[in-house]
Amino acid sequence: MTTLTAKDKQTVKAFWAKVSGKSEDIGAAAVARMLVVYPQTKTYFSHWQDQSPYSPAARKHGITVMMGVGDAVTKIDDLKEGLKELSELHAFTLRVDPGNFKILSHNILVVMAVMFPTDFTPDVHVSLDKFLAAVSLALAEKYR
Ligand code: HNI
Repeated sequence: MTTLTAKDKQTVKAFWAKVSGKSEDIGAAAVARMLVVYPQTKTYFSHWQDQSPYSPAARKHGITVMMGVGDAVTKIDDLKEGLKELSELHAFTLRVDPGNFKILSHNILVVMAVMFPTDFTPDVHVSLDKFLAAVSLALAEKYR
């Protein structure tokens, strides 16, 4: 996989500083899109009372995920170590198929592009894509 360069890291941090105030809305919209466009992802949320993509539970989950993303930004220099416990949770307890990380990452990118059309430059797109792929890889680490 492509490693994050110093410039990628700087680009991700700068973009995150701009958008993190809206991270709850980003997360809610990304999870909603994931559930609508990739309905197979709903299997992990059968414990929600309301299964709809715009339910309070879905929004809450979007907020949780983006807290994880924000935390990952602070651990960008060693994601494997930094996300170790979160990887264990997803692998052993939640048993989330790692293919779903790619799906959610894609939806996060789409929502960021829609919400921040000016700041979401091609450079930002590339660096964020690499960052989310690195986060996904770190989350999948404990599956092996
Ligand atoms: Ni994920 C819980 C972060 C992708 C299903 N997830 C969390 C928590 C964080 C988190 C943080 C809360 C941990 C805790 O309670 O200690 N998840 C992330 C991140 C990504 C991600 C950063 C990828 C970018 N999770 C996914 C995907 C799925 C997923 C793709 C399934 C489609 N996550 C879950 C489930 C839970 C969860 C299920 C438990 C939530 C609950 O309410 O039971």
